[in-house]
Amino acid sequence: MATLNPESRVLIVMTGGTICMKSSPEGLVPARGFLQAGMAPRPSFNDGSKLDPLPVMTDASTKEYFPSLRTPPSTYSNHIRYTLYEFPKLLDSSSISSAGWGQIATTIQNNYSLYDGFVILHGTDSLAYTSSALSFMCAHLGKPIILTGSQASIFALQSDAVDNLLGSLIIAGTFMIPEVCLFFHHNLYRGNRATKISASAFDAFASPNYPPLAKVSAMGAEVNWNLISRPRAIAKFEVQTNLDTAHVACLRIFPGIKPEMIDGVLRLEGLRGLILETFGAGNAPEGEDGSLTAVIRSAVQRGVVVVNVSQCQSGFVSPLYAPATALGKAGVVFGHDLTTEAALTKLSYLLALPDLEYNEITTQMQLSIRGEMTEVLSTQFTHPATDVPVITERQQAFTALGHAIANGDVDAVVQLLTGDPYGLLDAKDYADNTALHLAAVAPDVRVLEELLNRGASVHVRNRASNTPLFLAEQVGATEHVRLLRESGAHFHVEETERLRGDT
Ligand code: ASN
Repeated sequence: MATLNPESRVLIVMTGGTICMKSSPEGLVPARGFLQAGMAPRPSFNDGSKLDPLPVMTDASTKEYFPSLRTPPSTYSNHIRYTLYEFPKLLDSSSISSAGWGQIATTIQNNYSLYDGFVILHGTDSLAYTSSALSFMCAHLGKPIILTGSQASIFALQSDAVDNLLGSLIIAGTFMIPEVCLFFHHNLYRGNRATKISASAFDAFASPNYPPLAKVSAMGAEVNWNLISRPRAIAKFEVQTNLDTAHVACLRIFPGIKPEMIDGVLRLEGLRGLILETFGAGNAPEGEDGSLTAVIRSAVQRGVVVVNVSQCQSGFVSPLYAPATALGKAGVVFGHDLTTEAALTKLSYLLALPDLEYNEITTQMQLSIRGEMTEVLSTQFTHPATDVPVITERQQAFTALGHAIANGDVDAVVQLLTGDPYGLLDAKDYADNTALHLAAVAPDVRVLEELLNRGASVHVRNRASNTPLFLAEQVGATEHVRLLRESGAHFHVEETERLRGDT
């Protein structure tokens, strides 16, 4: 169907949670039919157009069609067309397991080329665990995956469900943020930095050690592009679906905890990793004559990975005080400012990777692999500048970049993008072309490669709704097409139709 405004496509995946719950004699339980009962009757989710159903791959080889709706045009003047796929079994999120995370990751993988972005509806109880887990499972991600839920059902009189869902839908359908995110109460958080801080407040999540990636207000969404991490490699999106949660545990230290208790956990059959929630900056009682440290040392010697994270919400663990130093000497890994959710899921992810040796796991636990921790010795205390310089300077810089791209001047491109103070990878010209669109049709393929290695998105579309890949294909730039494809680029559904001559 022809539309006046460009249309982006979002797949909403319903896994359960309060957002879809209704009362039952047993208490609140997830209910089916969310699209028809919860979204279709609301004008903000449905502009009333009669639309064809949208395809959803319900497994790797089964395509089913589901009713679709679209929003009225947003502040960014695009409609967001979407459908909703309900998992066969809807859960209270307290029952999610690594199998459920695998199911979500596989659904995204199967539908990756059909949609611009993904919204995962999920209960809040384990939401931060799921968003952390997915961030590790998804490698070379180029599109937004936004998890959300609500504290009250969409069917309740007073609820945060509409705001959370609408905000997530607009962000997923508007901004090519290549991260697993958690959206709640007007804030978009990096998924592996968020944690649930309230069982009842609408403002239920926080990201104590990393600022929100975006904020939604009456003026629209303000994305802080300087904080967004990007896939900086020529590689395609891939998922690892299994995490080894069966052989990890989490233990909170308390005053008076007995070494035998910790030893009991550390000797659980098959245990491969323990997240130790310590006091403050990473301290634990040493036990009489170091007996507590001794049981930990012995576990490390048996090959158990023990990771130190703080019980405090913000700050980080380090060998500052003697008790923390003793843990470090016993072989405990310092998890810096990891949340417990991120530490547990990251360790489960690393343990499930084939052929990763103990030392590689402990090394990876201390490095940021998906932006989950602030790395020591890097820009530890200085988050990237949040102020983007004034628009005219930015425009001038973008024009200069455009010239450098057109002239195949790699050195000038590198110079303009070093540090990228103007956020030029996300800047657009009068026709909404990004630098990558320009490079896709420019003579020197090395410029394209440079931009891709710096994290330029292959999925952003220009005003005519075209991806860089489409432009390169149209001008017959074979090398460019190959490189873009190796970086995960694919034709958007509308482009595929256009290439077939359907419209
Ligand atoms: N128990 C619910 C869940 O996590 C809580 C919620 O969604 N607000 O599924």
